[in-house]
Amino acid sequence: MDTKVLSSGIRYSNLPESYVRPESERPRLSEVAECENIPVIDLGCEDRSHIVHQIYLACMYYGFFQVINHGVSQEAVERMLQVAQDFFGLPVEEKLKLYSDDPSKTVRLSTSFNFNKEKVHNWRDYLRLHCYPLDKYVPEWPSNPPSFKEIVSHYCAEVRELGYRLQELISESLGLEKDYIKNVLGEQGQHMAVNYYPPCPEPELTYGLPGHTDPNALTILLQELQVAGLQVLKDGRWVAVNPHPNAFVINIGDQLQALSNGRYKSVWHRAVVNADKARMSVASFLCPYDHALISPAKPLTEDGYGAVYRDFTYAEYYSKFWSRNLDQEHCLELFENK
Ligand SMILES: O=C(O)CCC(=O)C(=O)O
Repeated sequence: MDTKVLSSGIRYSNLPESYVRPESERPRLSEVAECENIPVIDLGCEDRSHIVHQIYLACMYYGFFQVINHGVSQEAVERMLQVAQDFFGLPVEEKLKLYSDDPSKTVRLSTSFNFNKEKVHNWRDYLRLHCYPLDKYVPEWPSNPPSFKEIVSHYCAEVRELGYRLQELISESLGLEKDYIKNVLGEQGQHMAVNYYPPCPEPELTYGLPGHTDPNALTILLQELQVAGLQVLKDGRWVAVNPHPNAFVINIGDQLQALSNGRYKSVWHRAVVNADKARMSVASFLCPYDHALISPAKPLTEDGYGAVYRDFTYAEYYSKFWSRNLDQEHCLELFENK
């Protein structure tokens, strides 16, 4: 391939060899179920205990759900998607100024997942940004498109509020104090992955992102309405999470699985690609403070089985996560008490 990124304007007629998964690892798209009953939780509902109960059911039985009436303005969402599209539409030379394979960089355009570590690549480009505190990171962000910084910082602030609200509801759904999760996670980091999946000549042979869990605490995913691609592992089967109008997809990350002592699962999910249309998604990740000590909540360990996971700091976890390939074992398994 001639350029480092896929979003170069070149339309491939065959999938390059380095993207082809071995037969046993392919997505088997015809076997994917359409899930009709993925929880959609209305955060505008006036009965808080009803919302908390719905969150409890969704986290226990799915590990993910969608939210509507979430408080993030429609305008912020639409502008975010538009500026993301404008960014990936820039000339490749302009985008390549931000290219890096180094996961420790706080702003970078990259491709696949961990390009230098993985055996087979993924049909994705992504722009990864650190987003909190905004005044620290925004100056490093792309200044092309010119409105990028203003639009994305506005979006990040609104999404962060939603994340806090969800963490309170999730704490309550575990029978913990409303502020429990926020207190444990400390001054939370916020990262964003703007994902761009170009049309793929042979979608049956590869992934946009293979199955993985998220290493952070909570993920708030915006998917564009027109093109589906997100799939979640439910009861051993991959199911499609088709975009719901005005909704965000929320998934529990590895840190909340640990903190809940394994009651709530950080769900395996993946993105598949399609032959006709490019797809975009914007994932916002709330991450514990680097030195936050992650430990199963005491009240959740008093059932005779004790703590499923040993204590660790988020910094320790994060460096383990990025030292691996994406689709290996669940990274949290490496932190289980044996
Ligand atoms: O594009 C998607 O639907 C999934 C994105 C995702 O899982 C990620 O960015 O970690």
